[in-house]
Amino acid sequence: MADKVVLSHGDLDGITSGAIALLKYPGSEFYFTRPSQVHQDLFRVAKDRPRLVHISDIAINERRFDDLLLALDRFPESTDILWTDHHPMSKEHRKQLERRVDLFHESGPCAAELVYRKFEQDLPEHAVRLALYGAIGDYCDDTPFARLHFDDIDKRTLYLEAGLLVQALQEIDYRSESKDLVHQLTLGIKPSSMNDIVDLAMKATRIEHEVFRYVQSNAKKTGVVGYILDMPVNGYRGKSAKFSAYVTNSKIGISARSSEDEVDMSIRRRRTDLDLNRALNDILVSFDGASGGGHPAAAGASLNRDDFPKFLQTFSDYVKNGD
Ligand SMILES: [Mn+2]
Repeated sequence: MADKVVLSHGDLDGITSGAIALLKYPGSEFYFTRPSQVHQDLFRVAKDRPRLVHISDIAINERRFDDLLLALDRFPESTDILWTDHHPMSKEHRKQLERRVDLFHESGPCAAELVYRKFEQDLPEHAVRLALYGAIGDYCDDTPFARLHFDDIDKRTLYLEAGLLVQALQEIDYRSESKDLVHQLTLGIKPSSMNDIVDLAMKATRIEHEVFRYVQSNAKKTGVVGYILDMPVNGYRGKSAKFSAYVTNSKIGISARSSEDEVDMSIRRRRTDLDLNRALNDILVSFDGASGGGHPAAAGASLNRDDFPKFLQTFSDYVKNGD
């Protein structure tokens, strides 16, 4: 039974922000979570009555917000709950969260940068590299913090190290193997010294080039939305969404995967400042049972499979009308 618990997301920013939290709170139990399930994980964690809970890089899921507040109420008064995040958050959600948690929220920087800045005084020197890997992983590498520190260390080397992690994560089952990765990163081991990570990164890069060729021959287009549906490879969703926009010369790119009754999408933009998170909030209200959101430049959604063609058309019209 752990008296300190760190929860974070499974992507590179999640892994690095979680690793930095572990450096601040050594001996913590580490778990992966995600916006749609964080309330369940917190219910479970609350049973152990930990002294401290640290959550990073987890967006607020609108549909689960009440469940989340209930889960937070399960903790004894004595539990310190810290939440650091950079996903868009409404004023109302912020206000309600702040009643119970120590919230550190900014949009712009990645979560790893925020966790680093929060605990900077208590961290070993190598932690700054983790913050920069997170920044590169989330395309949040143009902040004053990131620019300052890129100037301290050779940034080309940092991009190589972060790139190895970004690529390897495409091929890692985040529940098991990434947990080891989090612990190796806290020890200050560089990705280039992790043989398994280097091998996986090379494999993933070769697969990515194949994915590009596949998208090039199979992507379709509805208005200003390019998309690829049901690629014969798992993962590579953000990347194939980007490729879909490029190869169809579109402003929006979608990589979609369908199951029996749902379609799940990663969405990216190209050569436009359109806020994808806001666009989805506007569009999805007219689709029953749909959910989605994310960042201005990277988002996701899921909806009924039968609604997919209508969604593509609605999205395209929305983008055109915004111009
Ligand atoms: Mn993030």
